[in-house]
Amino acid sequence: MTNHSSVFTGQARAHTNIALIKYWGKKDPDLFLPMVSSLSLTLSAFYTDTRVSFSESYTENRLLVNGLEQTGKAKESLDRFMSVIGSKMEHPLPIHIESFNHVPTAAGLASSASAYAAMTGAIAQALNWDLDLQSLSRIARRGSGSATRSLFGGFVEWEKGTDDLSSKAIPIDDGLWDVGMLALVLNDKEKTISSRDGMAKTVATSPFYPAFVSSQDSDLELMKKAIKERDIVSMGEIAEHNAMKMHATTLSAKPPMTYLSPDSLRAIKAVQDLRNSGFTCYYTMDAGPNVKILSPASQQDDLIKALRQIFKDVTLVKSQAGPAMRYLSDEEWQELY
Ligand code: 2P0
Repeated sequence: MTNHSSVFTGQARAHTNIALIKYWGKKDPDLFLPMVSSLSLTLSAFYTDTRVSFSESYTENRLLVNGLEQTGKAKESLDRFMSVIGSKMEHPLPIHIESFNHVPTAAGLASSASAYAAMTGAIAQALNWDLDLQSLSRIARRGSGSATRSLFGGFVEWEKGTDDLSSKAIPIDDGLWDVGMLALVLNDKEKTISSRDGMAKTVATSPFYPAFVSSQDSDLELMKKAIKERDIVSMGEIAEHNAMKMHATTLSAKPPMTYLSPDSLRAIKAVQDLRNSGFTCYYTMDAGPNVKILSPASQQDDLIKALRQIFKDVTLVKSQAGPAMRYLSDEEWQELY
């Protein structure tokens, strides 16, 4: 923490994550309690650096992302998050935030997960909160559900819990072995239906949603066993099944919707064909058209070569397991930005 005439500042870095067992749907939208537990891999290639400052001289909350002032939904989401933070401060103050997304060129994978995880870390540093990563994961959850998992590195479970205290992240495995995730970036345009709206509509209208929920615990247990055994084949089979169950709930919502594009389906077919030709590779997808491919890290370069034959112009970014949120010092920040 730095205190220059009542300005409190903090900085932190957090990496984004991709779920192998999906979070989709809220039981309590106010507390961000999810309907299901989920499990993800934190990624090495994508992260957000955030600096925050609190001051009595500020008149409102402000958020700059890559130098651009945020308004609209992003600002509303921040104001809502800051009312949660304010409730934990003796004298709530407005915040100014500067955030930089490190996403390889045009990857289009900037995510609220790394954003709120980094913001939570930076706030904790600014306010001198002596909290462990699990406690911080509960706070990040109030900004965005998937941010809960981005406090830890490697494979991370978000235990759904039953209340504010019990809904938190748990590290499962550091992921520092021969496993990785390739992002196939098909479209970096802003998506039409936000995850937040998409999941709410799904919960409210899809007759398939209860089936997704009821098979989640067994998918999660099987995934944890497969990770423990470093069995990428089983991990991949469970991840594909789980992701497509989630996407089936949006297709069966009223009115129906989907995040899959024609190119997403081509990519899924390509992954299946590559698997039939000997690669160990499995797909997953989130609330957008991009396809992420789980494989041994040692196969990623050959996979990129093979995928290049089919997708000439797409961006392919390889990741391995990324680290936990970490605080950045004033000096590091000055050097970086
Ligand atoms: C996940 N997704 O587990 C799932 C799978 C997208 C599909 O978490 O409303 O941005 O902020 O809690 O976290 C995206 O949803 O939604 C997400 P909010 P969030 O990664």
